[in-house]
Amino acid sequence: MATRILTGIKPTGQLTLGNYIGVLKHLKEETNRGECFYFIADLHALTMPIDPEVLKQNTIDLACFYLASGIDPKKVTLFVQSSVSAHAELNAIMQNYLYMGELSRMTQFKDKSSKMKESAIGLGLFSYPVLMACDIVLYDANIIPVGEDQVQHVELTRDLVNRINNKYGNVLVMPKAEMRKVGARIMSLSDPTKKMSKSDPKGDIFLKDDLAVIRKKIMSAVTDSGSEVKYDIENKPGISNLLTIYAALKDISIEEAENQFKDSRYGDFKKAVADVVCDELGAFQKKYQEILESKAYVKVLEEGKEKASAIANQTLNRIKDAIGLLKV
Ligand code: AQP
Repeated sequence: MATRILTGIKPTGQLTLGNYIGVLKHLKEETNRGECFYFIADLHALTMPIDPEVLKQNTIDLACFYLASGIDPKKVTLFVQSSVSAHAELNAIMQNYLYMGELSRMTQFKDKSSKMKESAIGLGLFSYPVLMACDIVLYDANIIPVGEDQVQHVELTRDLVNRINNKYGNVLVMPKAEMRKVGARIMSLSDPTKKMSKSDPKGDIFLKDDLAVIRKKIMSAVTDSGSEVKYDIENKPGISNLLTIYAALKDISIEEAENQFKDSRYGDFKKAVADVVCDELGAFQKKYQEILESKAYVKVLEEGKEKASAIANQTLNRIKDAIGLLKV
Protein backbone atom coordinates (compact mmCIF):
# COMPACT_ATOMS: atom_id res chain seq x y z
CA MET A 1 0.00 0.00 0.00
CA ALA A 2 1.16 3.51 -0.78
CA THR A 3 2.60 5.53 2.08
CA ARG A 4 0.51 8.56 2.90
CA ILE A 5 1.71 10.98 5.54
CA LEU A 6 -0.55 13.55 7.18
CA THR A 7 0.42 16.50 9.37
CA GLY A 8 -1.72 19.33 10.72
CA ILE A 9 -0.88 22.35 12.84
CA LYS A 10 -3.42 24.61 14.55
CA PRO A 11 -3.15 28.36 13.80
CA THR A 12 -3.81 29.14 17.47
CA GLY A 13 -0.89 31.42 18.08
CA GLN A 14 2.64 32.19 17.10
CA LEU A 15 4.52 29.01 16.27
CA THR A 16 7.17 27.93 18.73
CA LEU A 17 10.51 26.16 18.60
CA GLY A 18 8.51 23.10 19.82
CA ASN A 19 6.40 23.14 16.64
CA TYR A 20 9.58 23.62 14.58
CA ILE A 21 11.53 20.74 16.12
CA GLY A 22 8.47 18.47 16.49
CA VAL A 23 7.11 19.00 12.98
CA LEU A 24 8.33 21.71 10.59
CA LYS A 25 11.95 20.64 10.49
CA HIS A 26 11.00 17.21 9.16
CA LEU A 27 8.43 18.12 6.52
CA LYS A 28 10.87 18.19 3.61
CA GLU A 29 12.47 14.79 4.29
CA GLU A 30 8.99 13.23 4.70
CA THR A 31 8.28 14.01 1.04
CA ASN A 32 10.87 11.37 0.08
CA ARG A 33 8.98 8.69 2.01
CA GLY A 34 5.53 9.01 0.52
CA GLU A 35 2.65 11.23 -0.51
CA CYS A 36 2.36 14.12 1.95
CA PHE A 37 -0.75 15.99 3.05
CA TYR A 38 0.02 19.06 5.15
CA PHE A 39 -2.76 21.25 6.46
CA ILE A 40 -3.63 24.25 8.56
CA ALA A 41 -6.07 23.02 11.19
CA ASP A 42 -8.17 26.18 11.44
CA LEU A 43 -11.35 24.36 12.50
CA HIS A 44 -9.40 22.93 15.43
CA ALA A 45 -8.22 26.44 16.29
CA LEU A 46 -11.85 27.37 17.03
CA THR A 47 -11.89 25.00 20.01
CA MET A 48 -10.37 27.80 22.11
CA PRO A 49 -11.47 31.45 21.96
CA ILE A 50 -9.68 33.33 19.17
CA ASP A 51 -10.08 36.75 17.55
CA PRO A 52 -11.10 36.54 13.83
CA GLU A 53 -8.30 38.82 12.63
CA VAL A 54 -5.72 36.92 14.65
CA LEU A 55 -6.98 33.62 13.25
CA LYS A 56 -6.71 34.91 9.67
CA GLN A 57 -3.21 36.29 10.25
CA ASN A 58 -2.07 33.09 11.98
CA THR A 59 -3.40 31.06 9.04
CA ILE A 60 -1.36 33.07 6.54
CA ASP A 61 1.69 32.90 8.79
CA LEU A 62 1.37 29.15 9.12
CA ALA A 63 1.08 28.71 5.34
CA CYS A 64 4.32 30.69 4.98
CA PHE A 65 6.03 28.66 7.70
CA TYR A 66 5.02 25.41 6.00
CA LEU A 67 6.55 26.65 2.75
CA ALA A 68 9.63 28.03 4.49
CA SER A 69 10.38 24.49 5.69
CA GLY A 70 11.65 23.89 2.16
CA ILE A 71 8.89 21.62 0.84
CA ASP A 72 8.28 21.58 -2.89
CA PRO A 73 4.60 22.61 -3.22
CA LYS A 74 4.29 20.40 -6.31
CA LYS A 75 5.27 17.35 -4.26
CA VAL A 76 2.81 17.92 -1.40
CA THR A 77 -0.82 18.82 -0.87
CA LEU A 78 -0.90 21.90 1.36
CA PHE A 79 -4.36 23.14 2.30
CA VAL A 80 -6.56 24.92 4.82
CA GLN A 81 -8.80 22.46 6.69
CA SER A 82 -11.97 24.58 6.50
CA SER A 83 -11.59 24.96 2.72
CA VAL A 84 -12.23 21.22 2.30
CA SER A 85 -15.83 20.74 3.39
CA ALA A 86 -15.48 16.95 3.64
CA HIS A 87 -13.80 17.39 7.05
CA ALA A 88 -16.88 18.98 8.62
CA GLU A 89 -19.23 16.59 6.85
CA LEU A 90 -17.38 13.47 7.96
CA ASN A 91 -17.20 14.92 11.48
CA ALA A 92 -21.01 14.92 11.60
CA ILE A 93 -20.96 11.21 10.74
CA MET A 94 -18.06 10.06 12.92
CA GLN A 95 -19.27 11.74 16.10
CA ASN A 96 -21.71 8.85 16.33
CA TYR A 97 -18.92 6.27 16.50
CA LEU A 98 -16.74 7.73 19.26
CA TYR A 99 -18.11 7.76 22.77
CA MET A 100 -18.34 10.20 25.70
CA GLY A 101 -16.33 7.95 28.02
CA GLU A 102 -13.32 7.65 25.74
CA LEU A 103 -13.37 11.33 24.76
CA SER A 104 -13.47 12.44 28.40
CA ARG A 105 -10.32 10.41 29.08
CA MET A 106 -8.24 12.38 26.57
CA THR A 107 -5.37 14.11 28.37
CA GLN A 108 -5.45 17.21 26.17
CA PHE A 109 -9.14 17.76 26.94
CA LYS A 110 -8.55 17.24 30.65
CA ASP A 111 -5.58 19.66 30.65
CA LYS A 112 -7.24 22.42 28.67
CA SER A 113 -10.70 22.17 30.26
CA SER A 114 -9.28 22.08 33.78
CA LYS A 115 -8.09 25.66 33.28
CA MET A 116 -11.53 26.86 32.10
CA LYS A 117 -14.92 27.55 33.66
CA GLU A 118 -17.32 24.75 32.75
CA SER A 119 -19.69 27.24 31.12
CA ALA A 120 -16.87 28.29 28.73
CA ILE A 121 -15.85 24.81 27.53
CA GLY A 122 -17.14 24.36 23.99
CA LEU A 123 -18.40 21.04 22.68
CA GLY A 124 -15.69 21.29 20.00
CA LEU A 125 -12.93 21.05 22.58
CA PHE A 126 -14.48 17.86 23.89
CA SER A 127 -14.98 16.36 20.44
CA TYR A 128 -11.61 17.55 19.06
CA PRO A 129 -10.36 13.95 18.57
CA VAL A 130 -13.40 13.13 16.40
CA LEU A 131 -12.47 15.84 13.90
CA MET A 132 -8.81 14.84 14.11
CA ALA A 133 -9.78 11.25 13.27
CA CYS A 134 -11.71 12.55 10.25
CA ASP A 135 -8.67 14.59 9.13
CA ILE A 136 -6.64 11.39 9.12
CA VAL A 137 -9.01 8.88 7.55
CA LEU A 138 -10.17 11.20 4.75
CA TYR A 139 -6.76 10.90 3.09
CA ASP A 140 -6.25 7.18 3.82
CA ALA A 141 -3.19 8.36 5.73
CA ASN A 142 -1.16 5.58 7.31
CA ILE A 143 1.68 7.56 8.89
CA ILE A 144 0.98 10.40 11.29
CA PRO A 145 4.15 12.08 12.58
CA VAL A 146 3.29 13.70 15.91
CA GLY A 147 4.67 15.16 19.08
CA GLU A 148 4.17 13.10 22.22
CA ASP A 149 0.91 14.77 23.26
CA GLN A 150 -0.92 13.80 20.07
CA VAL A 151 -0.22 10.07 20.24
CA GLN A 152 -3.32 9.44 22.35
CA HIS A 153 -5.53 11.03 19.68
CA VAL A 154 -4.05 8.84 16.96
CA GLU A 155 -4.64 5.78 19.17
CA LEU A 156 -8.29 6.80 19.43
CA THR A 157 -8.43 7.13 15.64
CA ARG A 158 -7.16 3.54 15.41
CA ASP A 159 -9.99 2.42 17.71
CA LEU A 160 -12.45 4.21 15.46
CA VAL A 161 -11.00 2.59 12.33
CA ASN A 162 -11.32 -0.85 13.94
CA ARG A 163 -14.87 -0.11 14.98
CA ILE A 164 -15.95 1.05 11.52
CA ASN A 165 -14.11 -1.71 9.65
CA ASN A 166 -15.54 -4.43 11.92
CA LYS A 167 -19.04 -3.13 11.37
CA TYR A 168 -18.97 -2.18 7.70
CA GLY A 169 -16.08 -4.06 6.08
CA ASN A 170 -12.69 -2.62 5.16
CA VAL A 171 -13.71 0.98 4.64
CA LEU A 172 -10.91 2.87 6.39
CA VAL A 173 -7.12 2.70 6.30
CA MET A 174 -5.38 2.07 9.65
CA PRO A 175 -3.11 4.97 10.66
CA LYS A 176 -0.04 4.81 12.88
CA ALA A 177 1.43 7.56 15.03
CA GLU A 178 5.13 8.12 14.56
CA MET A 179 7.11 9.95 17.21
CA ARG A 180 10.51 11.54 16.78
CA LYS A 181 13.35 9.85 18.67
CA VAL A 182 14.65 13.26 19.74
CA GLY A 183 12.45 16.35 20.21
CA ALA A 184 8.96 14.88 20.51
CA ARG A 185 8.35 17.17 23.48
CA ILE A 186 10.26 20.43 23.79
CA MET A 187 9.65 22.02 27.17
CA SER A 188 9.19 25.61 28.32
CA LEU A 189 12.45 27.44 29.03
CA SER A 190 11.02 28.99 32.18
CA ASP A 191 9.37 25.82 33.50
CA PRO A 192 10.97 22.74 31.91
CA THR A 193 8.36 20.45 33.44
CA LYS A 194 5.75 22.01 31.09
CA LYS A 195 5.48 21.62 27.32
CA MET A 196 6.47 24.60 25.18
CA SER A 197 3.05 25.54 23.86
CA LYS A 198 1.78 28.40 21.72
CA SER A 199 -1.30 28.99 23.89
CA ASP A 200 0.82 29.14 27.06
CA PRO A 201 3.59 31.51 25.96
CA LYS A 202 5.65 31.65 29.17
CA GLY A 203 9.09 30.26 28.39
CA ASP A 204 8.42 29.90 24.64
CA ILE A 205 10.80 30.67 21.81
CA PHE A 206 8.67 31.97 18.98
CA LEU A 207 9.75 31.40 15.40
CA LYS A 208 9.27 35.10 14.67
CA ASP A 209 11.26 36.30 17.69
CA ASP A 210 14.18 38.57 16.96
CA LEU A 211 17.43 36.57 17.08
CA ALA A 212 18.76 38.74 19.91
CA VAL A 213 15.62 37.96 21.91
CA ILE A 214 16.01 34.24 21.21
CA ARG A 215 19.62 34.36 22.41
CA LYS A 216 18.59 36.19 25.57
CA LYS A 217 15.79 33.69 26.28
CA ILE A 218 18.19 30.76 25.98
CA MET A 219 20.91 32.38 28.07
CA SER A 220 18.37 33.01 30.83
CA ALA A 221 16.63 29.60 30.56
CA VAL A 222 16.00 27.95 33.91
CA THR A 223 18.78 25.48 34.67
CA ASP A 224 19.28 23.11 37.53
CA SER A 225 21.54 22.86 40.53
CA GLY A 226 24.93 21.26 39.94
CA SER A 227 27.27 22.06 37.09
CA GLU A 228 27.41 18.94 34.92
CA VAL A 229 25.78 19.00 31.47
CA LYS A 230 23.94 15.71 31.71
CA TYR A 231 20.64 14.32 30.43
CA ASP A 232 18.54 13.55 33.49
CA ILE A 233 14.86 14.48 33.07
CA GLU A 234 14.02 14.03 36.73
CA ASN A 235 16.86 15.91 38.39
CA LYS A 236 17.97 18.17 35.53
CA PRO A 237 14.86 18.97 33.44
CA GLY A 238 16.23 22.35 32.27
CA ILE A 239 19.58 21.03 31.04
CA SER A 240 17.87 17.95 29.56
CA ASN A 241 15.54 20.21 27.56
CA LEU A 242 18.44 22.27 26.21
CA LEU A 243 20.33 19.08 25.31
CA THR A 244 17.23 17.87 23.44
CA ILE A 245 16.98 21.15 21.52
CA TYR A 246 20.67 21.01 20.61
CA ALA A 247 20.60 17.33 19.58
CA ALA A 248 17.40 17.73 17.54
CA LEU A 249 18.72 20.72 15.60
CA LYS A 250 22.11 19.13 15.03
CA ASP A 251 20.53 15.81 14.06
CA ILE A 252 22.58 13.88 16.59
CA SER A 253 21.66 11.63 19.50
CA ILE A 254 21.31 12.90 23.06
CA GLU A 255 24.39 10.84 24.01
CA GLU A 256 26.47 12.53 21.32
CA ALA A 257 25.31 15.94 22.55
CA GLU A 258 26.12 14.99 26.17
CA ASN A 259 29.56 13.91 25.07
CA GLN A 260 30.27 17.19 23.30
CA PHE A 261 29.58 19.14 26.51
CA LYS A 262 30.88 16.76 29.16
CA ASP A 263 33.61 19.22 30.16
CA SER A 264 31.62 22.42 29.60
CA ARG A 265 30.09 24.79 32.10
CA TYR A 266 26.40 25.72 31.90
CA GLY A 267 27.17 29.16 30.43
CA ASP A 268 29.26 27.81 27.53
CA PHE A 269 26.73 25.10 26.86
CA LYS A 270 23.87 27.62 26.71
CA LYS A 271 25.86 29.77 24.32
CA ALA A 272 26.33 26.78 21.99
CA VAL A 273 22.58 26.05 22.14
CA ALA A 274 21.79 29.72 21.38
CA ASP A 275 24.20 29.63 18.40
CA VAL A 276 22.60 26.59 16.84
CA VAL A 277 19.03 27.86 17.40
CA CYS A 278 19.86 31.30 15.97
CA ASP A 279 21.62 29.81 12.92
CA GLU A 280 18.69 27.58 12.12
CA LEU A 281 15.90 30.06 12.84
CA GLY A 282 17.74 32.96 11.19
CA ALA A 283 17.75 31.14 7.84
CA PHE A 284 14.17 29.99 8.37
CA GLN A 285 12.94 33.52 9.13
CA LYS A 286 14.47 34.84 5.89
CA LYS A 287 12.60 32.27 3.80
CA TYR A 288 9.38 32.97 5.71
CA GLN A 289 9.68 36.72 4.99
CA GLU A 290 10.24 36.16 1.26
CA ILE A 291 7.19 33.90 0.99
CA LEU A 292 5.03 36.32 2.98
CA GLU A 293 6.03 39.28 0.80
CA SER A 294 5.62 37.44 -2.52
CA LYS A 295 2.26 35.98 -1.42
CA ALA A 296 3.42 32.70 -2.97
CA TYR A 297 1.19 30.85 -0.50
CA VAL A 298 -2.07 32.00 -2.18
CA LYS A 299 -1.74 29.87 -5.30
CA VAL A 300 -0.38 26.92 -3.32
CA LEU A 301 -3.41 26.92 -1.00
CA GLU A 302 -5.85 27.24 -3.90
CA GLU A 303 -4.29 24.26 -5.67
CA GLY A 304 -4.08 22.38 -2.37
CA LYS A 305 -7.79 22.88 -1.77
CA GLU A 306 -8.63 21.33 -5.17
CA LYS A 307 -6.28 18.38 -4.75
CA ALA A 308 -7.34 17.68 -1.16
CA SER A 309 -11.07 18.04 -1.91
CA ALA A 310 -10.92 15.54 -4.77
CA ILE A 311 -9.35 12.86 -2.55
CA ALA A 312 -11.39 13.65 0.57
CA ASN A 313 -14.69 13.57 -1.32
CA GLN A 314 -13.89 10.15 -2.75
CA THR A 315 -13.29 8.78 0.75
CA LEU A 316 -16.38 10.50 2.08
CA ASN A 317 -18.51 8.88 -0.61
CA ARG A 318 -16.98 5.48 0.15
CA ILE A 319 -17.90 5.89 3.83
CA LYS A 320 -21.40 7.21 3.13
CA ASP A 321 -22.06 4.26 0.89
CA ALA A 322 -20.80 1.74 3.45
CA ILE A 323 -22.89 3.08 6.32
CA GLY A 324 -26.09 3.38 4.29
CA LEU A 325 -26.39 7.04 3.42
CA LEU A 326 -28.17 7.10 0.10
CA LYS A 327 -26.42 8.97 -2.70
CA VAL A 328 -29.12 11.00 -4.46
N1 AQP B 1 6.67 21.50 22.59
C1 AQP B 1 6.55 20.68 21.55
N2 AQP B 1 7.52 19.78 21.28
C2 AQP B 1 7.41 18.93 20.21
N3 AQP B 1 6.36 18.94 19.38
C3 AQP B 1 5.37 19.84 19.60
N4 AQP B 1 4.22 20.10 18.97
C4 AQP B 1 3.59 21.11 19.59
N5 AQP B 1 4.30 21.54 20.64
C5 AQP B 1 5.41 20.75 20.68
C6 AQP B 1 3.75 19.37 17.81
O1 AQP B 1 3.37 20.29 16.82
C7 AQP B 1 2.30 19.72 16.06
C8 AQP B 1 1.26 20.76 15.85
O2 AQP B 1 0.72 21.11 17.06
P1 AQP B 1 -0.68 21.84 17.13
O3 AQP B 1 -0.50 23.26 16.90
O4 AQP B 1 -1.67 21.21 16.25
O5 AQP B 1 -1.20 21.53 18.58
P2 AQP B 1 -0.51 21.30 19.93
O6 AQP B 1 0.16 19.99 19.98
O7 AQP B 1 -1.59 21.49 20.96
O8 AQP B 1 0.57 22.47 19.99
P3 AQP B 1 0.59 23.67 20.94
O9 AQP B 1 1.71 24.57 20.53
O10 AQP B 1 0.59 23.20 22.36
O11 AQP B 1 -0.77 24.39 20.60
P4 AQP B 1 -1.91 24.90 21.54
O12 AQP B 1 -1.20 25.66 22.62
O13 AQP B 1 -2.77 25.76 20.68
O14 AQP B 1 -2.66 23.71 22.05
C9 AQP B 1 1.81 18.48 16.81
O15 AQP B 1 2.26 17.31 16.16
C10 AQP B 1 2.44 18.64 18.14
O16 AQP B 1 2.62 17.41 18.80
